[in-house]
Amino acid sequence: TKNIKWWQKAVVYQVYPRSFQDANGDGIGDLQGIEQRLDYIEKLGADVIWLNPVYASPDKDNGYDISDYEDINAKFGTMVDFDRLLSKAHAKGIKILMDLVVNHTSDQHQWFIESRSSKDNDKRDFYIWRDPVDGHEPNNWGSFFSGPAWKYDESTGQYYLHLFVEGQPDLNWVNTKVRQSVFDMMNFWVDKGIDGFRMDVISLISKPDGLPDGDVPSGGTYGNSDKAVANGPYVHDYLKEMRQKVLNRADMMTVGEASGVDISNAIKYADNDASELNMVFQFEHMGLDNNPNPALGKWYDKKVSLIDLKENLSKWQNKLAGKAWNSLYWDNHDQPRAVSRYGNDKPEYREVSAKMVATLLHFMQGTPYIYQGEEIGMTNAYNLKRSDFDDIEIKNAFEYLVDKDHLIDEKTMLSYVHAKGRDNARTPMQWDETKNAGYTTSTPWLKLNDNYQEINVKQALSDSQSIFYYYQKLIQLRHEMPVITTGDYELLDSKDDEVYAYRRLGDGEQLLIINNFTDQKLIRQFDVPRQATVLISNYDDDQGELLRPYESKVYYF
Ligand code: ISL
Ligand code: CA
Repeated sequence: TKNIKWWQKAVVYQVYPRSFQDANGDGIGDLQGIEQRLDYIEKLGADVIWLNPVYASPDKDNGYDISDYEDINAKFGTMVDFDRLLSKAHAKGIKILMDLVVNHTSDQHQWFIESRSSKDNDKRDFYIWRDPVDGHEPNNWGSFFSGPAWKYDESTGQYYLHLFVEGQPDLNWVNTKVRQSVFDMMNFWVDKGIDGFRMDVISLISKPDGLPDGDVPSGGTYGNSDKAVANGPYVHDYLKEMRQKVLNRADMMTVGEASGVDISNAIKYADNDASELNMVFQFEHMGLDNNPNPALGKWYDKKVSLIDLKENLSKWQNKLAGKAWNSLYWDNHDQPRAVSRYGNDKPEYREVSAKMVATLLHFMQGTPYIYQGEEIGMTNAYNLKRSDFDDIEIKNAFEYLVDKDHLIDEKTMLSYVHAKGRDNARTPMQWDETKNAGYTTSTPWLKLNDNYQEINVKQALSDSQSIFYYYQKLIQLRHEMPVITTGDYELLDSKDDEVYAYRRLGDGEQLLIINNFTDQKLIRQFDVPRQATVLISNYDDDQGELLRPYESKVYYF
């Protein structure tokens, strides 16, 4: 077999610390809680844990607003807890990927406190300050989370840029001192022995020269800053520099979260030539079920078309092959639950469709990411009401789109939030059927999904047919069968809007992956040689050309 890197064969398990396990009973998940649950992650078989940010933070955007990169958020514990978690994970052969959030800091970071203190402070140029233009914002960019991307600072009479919320001022990467400070900080973590970085919105760090206005979607108020900023002029120079000064110091895994990246950009970020990153999280498939009204962006509740999904995923499979490496994901802390979005979370179909959705992804080429709770088929949280939500993106969406701009009524917005809101993924992990699902002994920071008595880890572990054991097998197969990592991808029947089937072709061997995306019985014929065996399936027998609701099966021959 070809020269396979460890991170190409690895499966990542994403832990959202706030919602995983509360060890000290304050209602917030923490590092000691993760340590207590390492055996569980080991049992699943994941190779790597991606930890969402655990750094000191005022938590305006749940840790994505960092006030000290070299300290741990007291809610989660201490640096001693972190060091112990790292060494316990390593003792089990599990690696740890840290979230790196360096497009912006918190407005409480020392750099920003100094920067905003006066126009001639030597940190002024660490951030992006501009004079007002005709008494208002320097350009028309909107924040990713609604409202303008600029905040006026009374004391110095200038605006600062925040692509996300006000408490997240953007760093000025043109400044070599900013870059060196970031690289020094990264080296602090590399020296601790962490195994890599997941780089938050790394495609946004280089702003276009002159900060030109963005296109305003029809019916919208602000210019699209994502389009205006993504893949800016120097981003690849910065990443090459980072590779030299930090990433090459160890055999690390790096994944760039790359909003606004298409195939040709992705090949630059994740080029096999090892000049920048190992892989990116691309967003094209996440946007296929956006609202047809661009002013409403992701807020919508219709399911994706299977034809579009096939076309898109297949394009990424084929175009990156041999050139760059894919990340494979259905969900994360910013996305709704995979079974609710792509499968069917009604009780009668939840388990079978969760396994189907998993199969479809885990036989593709790339590194799969499993978001906590996905492996037990956790669903969207339909029981949360407007007053229950914590997420700033959801709150701002209600405030701007409903209350201020009247683009949509509150009831429709709530149904969109139930379909797409980030809090669907952030409700606490469901460990067992006891009060608060074994997650905490006190009041959880975010309401639990009210289905935890049926859907929980304890139940999953006691049922040999559970989604959990299905994921365990998927991971094991990836470890054992190089064809899953290296085989060529070939889509079958691109026009079939009910079944997603594809092949993986190795040297003298192949996999045929068949997935019924509907709740109907269907008849489909495939070329399956007599010697073929069923490698994995979510039904316990094979009925040939008859595909039962959400049936998924993989032939090997
Ligand atoms: O969350 C999104 C859609 O709901 C994305 O557009 C998201 O804003 C984008 O993927 C960037 O996400 C990352 O950076 C944000 C943070 O809020 C997210 O949690 C993080 O994953 C700002 O740091
Ligand atoms: Ca706690």
